[in-house]
Amino acid sequence: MTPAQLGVRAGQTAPEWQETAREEDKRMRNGELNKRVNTFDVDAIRNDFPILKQCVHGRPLVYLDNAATTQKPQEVIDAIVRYYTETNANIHRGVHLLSEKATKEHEDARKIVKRFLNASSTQEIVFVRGCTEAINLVADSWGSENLGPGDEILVSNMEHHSNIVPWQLLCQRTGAVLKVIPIDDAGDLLMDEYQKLLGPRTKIVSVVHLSNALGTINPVREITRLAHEAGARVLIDGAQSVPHIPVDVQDIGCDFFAFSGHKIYGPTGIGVLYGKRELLEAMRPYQGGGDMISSVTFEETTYNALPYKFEAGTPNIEGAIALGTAIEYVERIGLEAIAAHERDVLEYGAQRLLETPGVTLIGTSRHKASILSFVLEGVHPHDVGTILDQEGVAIRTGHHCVQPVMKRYGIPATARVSLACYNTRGEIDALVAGLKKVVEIFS
Ligand code: 7TS
Repeated sequence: MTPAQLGVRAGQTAPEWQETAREEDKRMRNGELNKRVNTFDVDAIRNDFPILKQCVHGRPLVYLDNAATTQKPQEVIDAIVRYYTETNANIHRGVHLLSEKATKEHEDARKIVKRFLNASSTQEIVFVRGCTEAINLVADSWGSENLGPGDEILVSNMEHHSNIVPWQLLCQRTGAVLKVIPIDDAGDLLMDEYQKLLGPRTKIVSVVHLSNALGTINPVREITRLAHEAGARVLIDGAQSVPHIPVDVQDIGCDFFAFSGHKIYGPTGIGVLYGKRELLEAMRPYQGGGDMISSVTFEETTYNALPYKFEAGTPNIEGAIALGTAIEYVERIGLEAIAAHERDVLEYGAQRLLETPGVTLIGTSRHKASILSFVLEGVHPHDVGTILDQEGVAIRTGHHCVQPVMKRYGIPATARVSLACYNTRGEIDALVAGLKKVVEIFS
């Protein structure tokens, strides 16, 4: 099957998800969904991000690679500087003022994350290095104790490698089996197939909330409900969802939820694992070291209370604090207002891309956000990315760490535009102007 058969091609009518988006936008404008959309001021938001003011290759930077990492607002940068200027000390151990201050700021950040995800307790919020580490933690600590030969792990065809490889490693250790939920041509999960795959041997379902390659938003509530009916646990990879759509872990009902700080305007090297308390309580520690213990003798060690049992060693203190600042920044703008703005830019972007001869969109689910993956006939995506870079436009090209998705569509790679709250229709125009140059060069 060629990509042209699977995606939406230049000159074709708008995909159905655009219709859905238009309907929702209308409701938003009518004030039914969210009144704050009218107050969204993208120029003011752009002003918060100093990096966006620069030129690359003599052109104003058009940063459209936000699924890889987002840029940081000044207040997040300031939080890191302030921490090292005024607070720096190790946490949970000093009796001196700075240590107490650092501990309080670190634990305050945990409260912000708890509120943001609507977890029921800060004990359910474990700070980790990022989404990848969170998934590895669950696969290792929970998986090693709860899976045996012949047990099954379900992932989907659209998972990032970080939600595939930790489970494969677990399968190698335990004899468990990895099964894959297929997707249709638009990039939606085949829910019937999912239900058929669920069975008494299914121990955990681990799926992405918002696909980094296709933009599909998966029905995680329904996925969780069905998994629980089958007696399986659920992990949701929220790396791409938290910056774009409101998340309520209690409403979803999932057992674990993972995300990275750097994709939601926070620093790199910090992320979050949410886990239901009773599950985290029953799990063995992931790593041993300082801070995760209650007492140590050479004969026996007892572990610290949650969440510290999973936070061995000196953590990324300033990272957690600045992540708290980033989340407060997002909350202040409002995730629904961000979603409405990004939907407008996404819809405009899809329309403009399809005006470019030779473009095929990959990922056309009705329920999608923030991602426009495409191929351009006769041009390798890397060439698209390299020429666009000369025009100041930063996109990602390649397999986006989702090689099974590329295989599903029979393509080696895509060019991917991924949006954030600061992107504009004008930047889409710059992208499309750059693409015209690509077409000229290759025609
Ligand atoms: N899950 C998804 C859905 C992702 O998109 C990514 C990173 C990860 C997990 C891993 O996150 P990390 O912060 O632990 O590395 N995705 C991408 C991307 O799309 N381009 O670069 C990284």
